[in-house]
Amino acid sequence: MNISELQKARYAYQPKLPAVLQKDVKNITVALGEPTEAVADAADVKKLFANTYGQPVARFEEGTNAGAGKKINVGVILSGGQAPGGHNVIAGLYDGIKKGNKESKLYGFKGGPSGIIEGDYVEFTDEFIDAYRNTGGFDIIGSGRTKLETEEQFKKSLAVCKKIGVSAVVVIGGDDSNTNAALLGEWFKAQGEDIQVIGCPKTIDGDLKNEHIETSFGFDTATKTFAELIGNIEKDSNSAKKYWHFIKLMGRSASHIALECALQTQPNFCIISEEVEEKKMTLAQVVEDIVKVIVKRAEKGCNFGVGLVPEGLIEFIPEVGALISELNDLLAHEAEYYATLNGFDDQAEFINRKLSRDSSYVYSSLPVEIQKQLIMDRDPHGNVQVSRIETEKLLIQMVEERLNEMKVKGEFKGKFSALAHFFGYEGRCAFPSNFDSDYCYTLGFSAFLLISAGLTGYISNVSGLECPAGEWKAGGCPLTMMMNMEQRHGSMKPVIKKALVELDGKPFKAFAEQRDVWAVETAFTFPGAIQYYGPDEVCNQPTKTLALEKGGCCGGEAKKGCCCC
Ligand code: FBP
Repeated sequence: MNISELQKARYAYQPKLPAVLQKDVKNITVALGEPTEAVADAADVKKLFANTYGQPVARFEEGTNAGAGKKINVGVILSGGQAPGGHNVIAGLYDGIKKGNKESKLYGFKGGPSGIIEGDYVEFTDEFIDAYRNTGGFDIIGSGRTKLETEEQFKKSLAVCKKIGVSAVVVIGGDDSNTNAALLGEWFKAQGEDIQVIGCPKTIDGDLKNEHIETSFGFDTATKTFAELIGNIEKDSNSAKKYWHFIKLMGRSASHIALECALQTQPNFCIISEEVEEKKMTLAQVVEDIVKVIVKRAEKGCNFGVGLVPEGLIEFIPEVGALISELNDLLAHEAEYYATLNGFDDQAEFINRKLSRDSSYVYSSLPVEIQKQLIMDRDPHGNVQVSRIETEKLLIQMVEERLNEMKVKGEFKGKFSALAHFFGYEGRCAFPSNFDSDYCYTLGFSAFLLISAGLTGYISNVSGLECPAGEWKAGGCPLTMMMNMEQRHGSMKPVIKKALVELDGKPFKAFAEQRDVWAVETAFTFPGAIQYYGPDEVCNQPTKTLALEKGGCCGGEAKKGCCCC
């Protein structure tokens, strides 16, 4: 295999661990807090998780760990979309397991959750793991989006675990995948099987967070990668002065990625889906807001600019959100008949007949390409695949139409020439930043410690992330405390509640305070590429979202290398 010089250098990078995890694993114990409650719909969640509901939060501290030296076999799954740092979670888990007992084994289930069902796995060795340390991608074992939820899938998983003597499974995934982890852990317990299940918070979307999980891994690297690209486009736009760039950014639901990138690059506009929903804006109003920015800049002679569009926007526009929710139910309930329809015309006719009057009106008013994209297959969790809906192109088209109308009336005298971009896959497998390398390694190492403490139905968590890694605190939080009931595939299911952008949160407020200036001025900033070697201020800073949410690490004293000053 050909290896780049950076890859060689990254192999040698030693991820930083919190002080408490630097001790001998036999001297790290778990302190348990008070029982916990689900974030909402507690009674329903409790009923469905009779064996794992309400467990206490766990925190690592110095003390005897009697379970650490036990010989164990652990299986690990990478689930859902790729996120930088996944390999380091596995490396941290592997190192923890081997520190506990050299005879213990780590197996990787291949291709996502389907690997545990089908018994497709590989055993990790030192040499194998070393070839993936501090690298991006999930190619070590691959990933997948199979939803683990049926009795049959659980039985097959159990048989595979028994065959290879696996007594603990670690699921590295986002909200849906960790919901799978919780279901599997509960099912094992209900069967009286001694197989633990531990989750790890992954997703570039940044929407798997709460008071215990400060950020999901991958968000740091992915947003820094996108911000670099946006900064480059801003430079190009300000050099040529002839294009408007509409950049759609991944983030299936929440707008954390778009918001973080806006804070890093100061574009002329950035739509935040959560605000659109809160203000109950129509698609036409979203377009009108963009048009205002373009007209104002044109009046200053600036017929160019950059705007950010979150991938999930379309679902947050109330009228389109209602349409998508009706479509989801319709496609789930009428799947059999729908499958017999031939071609888009028949499908559209059927859909329009079945939709409510309002939704049918909204559906038919959308361009045909978008209509087709809205009825494409749902993912295995019942979500519409927003990455395949070309919202950025839809907005360009609508903005153009509106500006043409204004031109005729003499209300717009500028020029509008727009280019569409979509950044998502570009950032999901980047070399993890130092932050993600350290964070992921700590998450994996902590997953081993949770296993050694005999816990199940937990997600590995690390806090104090705005501080240097040595000061981080690590532990686990019960998966059921993050759950509520939501409509999926036409029925109510227990799922981990997504963390959306909070409009009264510090990151949004920081953006809202400055966006009117960014709209008119050319206030672009250029973050440049992620740096792995060099001064702390350049290489070891968390995202602006994290720094703002945590209020910085220096308490206002502006320490050298501080993330917030
Ligand atoms: P996860 O929630 O699984 O981490 O995936 C996030 C994501 O990258 C979204 O931002 C995007 O909409 C989606 O995955 C794309 O999925 P796919 O890789 O299946 O095209």
